Amino acid sequence: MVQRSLAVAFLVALAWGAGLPPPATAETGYDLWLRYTPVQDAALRDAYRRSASSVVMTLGSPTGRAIADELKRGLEGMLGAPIRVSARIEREGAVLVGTPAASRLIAGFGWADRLERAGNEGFVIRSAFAEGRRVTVIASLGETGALHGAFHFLRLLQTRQPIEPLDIVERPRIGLRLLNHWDNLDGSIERGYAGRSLWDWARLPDVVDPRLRDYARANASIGINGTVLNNVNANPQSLTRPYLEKAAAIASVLRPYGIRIFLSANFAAPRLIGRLPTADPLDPRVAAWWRAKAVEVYGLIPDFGGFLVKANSEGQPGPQDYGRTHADGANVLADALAPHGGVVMWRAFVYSEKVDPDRVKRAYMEFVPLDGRFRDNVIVQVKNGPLDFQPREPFSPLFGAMPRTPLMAELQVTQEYLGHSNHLVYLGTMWEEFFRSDTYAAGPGSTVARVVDGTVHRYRRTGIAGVANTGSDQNWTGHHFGQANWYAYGRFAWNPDLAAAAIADEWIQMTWSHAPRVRETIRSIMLGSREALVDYSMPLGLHHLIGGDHYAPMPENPDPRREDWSAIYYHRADRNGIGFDRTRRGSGAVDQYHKPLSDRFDNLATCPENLLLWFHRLPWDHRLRSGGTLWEGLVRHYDRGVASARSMVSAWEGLRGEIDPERFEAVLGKLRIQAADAEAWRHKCLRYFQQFSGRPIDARRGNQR
Ligand code: BDP
Repeated sequence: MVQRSLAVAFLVALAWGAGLPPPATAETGYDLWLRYTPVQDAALRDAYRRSASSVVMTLGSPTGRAIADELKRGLEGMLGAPIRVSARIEREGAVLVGTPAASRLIAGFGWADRLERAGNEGFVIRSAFAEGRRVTVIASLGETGALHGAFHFLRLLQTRQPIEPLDIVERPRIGLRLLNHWDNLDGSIERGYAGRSLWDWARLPDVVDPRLRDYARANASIGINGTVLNNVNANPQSLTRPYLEKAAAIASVLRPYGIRIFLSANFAAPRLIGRLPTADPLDPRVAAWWRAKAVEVYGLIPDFGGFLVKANSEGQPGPQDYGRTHADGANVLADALAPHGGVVMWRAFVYSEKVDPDRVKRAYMEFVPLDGRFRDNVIVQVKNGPLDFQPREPFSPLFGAMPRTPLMAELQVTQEYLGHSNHLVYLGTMWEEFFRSDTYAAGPGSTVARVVDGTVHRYRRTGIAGVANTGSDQNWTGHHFGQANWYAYGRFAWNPDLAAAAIADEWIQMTWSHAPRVRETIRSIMLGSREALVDYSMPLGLHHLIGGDHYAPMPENPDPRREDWSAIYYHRADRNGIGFDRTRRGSGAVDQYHKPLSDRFDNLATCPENLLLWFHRLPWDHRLRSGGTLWEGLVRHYDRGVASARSMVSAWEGLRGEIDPERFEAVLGKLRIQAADAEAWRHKCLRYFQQFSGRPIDARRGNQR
């Protein structure tokens, strides 16, 4: 990739010299948002060359080399001139990178305050003078911070912003910023839609795919600092010695990029691979087994991050198998990891029907009573919504309900319920809605962002996880626009108060184009895409209208295995109306939220219309605040969703010739699938609900379609 992009950069530079337009190069999407395309504006390019003339690297470590490589690659690509990397300042306008520990020059600036504010993973970027020369300094207390700073600096150029003078201090708001891979040891990926797993377990540890370095670069560029390698439905084999050795080989590629590895642990491992008769967390043999396992893991992977556990959820083993609590279970692992500095991320995705008839209430009911009973190195990992990654859910009421237990948010980057890798759905707007939701846990302004970043409850540990959408597809994510969700996830993990629109715009410039019309068009496609999907699939608070594949509409789905895997359990449509009554007269789920939110959800007059049927069961002729009856509103939303999906196709077609043909055609093909799918959703759902409503689908035309 290095050679190719350099060759391209020089060809482009030659073409400029001859006054020719830059050649259209074939693009596969492999380079993600790290394409480093040439700066076309000559004045800007000259300004950049003056302030980024060369790289002075003061770190001799693998991370230092990674930073130098990236800066060289990025600057050469964008500026079309060779960039020298040296250990000393040799010319005006150098980019000086390092830590105060490694560089006397950096230590000498007297920036202790700023560096302290930035921390080990954050950075300071400042214009300064050193040895009588103008320099741009990228500094951090930690090498990883310097790496993040280098990527930030490159992003300024990638988004064509001024780089002189700079005075930037950035610190990540959340401590653990992880990807969760639901990758199986056989190479398949649960809910993965972009090919096979990136981890080639069969060839590891001897053969390590060079692609992993590009995976690490991409993640480091957005500040991701950890990755859970294997599926939460964990094969216990992943904790056996051969697999730990394979994991260690992956860890060594990711390490220079500031990314630690974690593993999903099967709670029954002491029994399944340890030959103990039990996995009871209170049995001393079990505790000893986990302690020994931790010693073994850290012997191979000294900076191992910890375990992620899905327990007593969807058939996975757990402490309740022995009459113990989630806290008992988490704590036995936490005690084993504590001496090594590891954490346990214990998932709250549980929904035993014994707990409550309403599935969305159960996690709260199981976990809130355990608040304060977890060890210091346990973080409870909670999905954004109380159900399961639906196109729209209210935030999980656990956020704001566990002041004494750090909670981390789990977002799903892979589009399990949102059109897989066929639909263009920018999730940034969905996550923004989530982060900005006010929990009222400590009064107004207690947003989810402030719960997750630890401010509201003063959590000592903070974290966030994104279920990855990556795979072995050449473009990593199946759909070229899936890359935007990977990117946006990382940016929000760094700062959950960022704006979805601003993140989209950064990504568009780095991935597609700087041309204002292209940027505008793509941005409006992206920003409307999530609402379009909600409209054509599950509008007005409807949810789970799917079957086994979680792709096609299946509102009639009566899952014989479990009522709460059915669609009919959630929409409850009949002649009298539709919706799940979660008010105080119904399941009472509203009261898992703090006041005044609980009242707002409970009251039909104040419940947000986009969550109406999540909280209320209503007659077909109920009058919507937005006008018309509920049935008419439903039809209107489905119609609007289909219209939006179609207009995405025509908007994209309008970009023909402005985007490289490979990616243009690939996206166009998928947008057409999406428009057809949207139509199918509308048709299927409205026909199905019409059996109950008995009302016309198109009143104007008076027919039934
Ligand atoms: C559901 C998925 C299932 C996962 C589960 C989980 O359908 O494949 O195993 O979540 O998060 O959304 O554990």
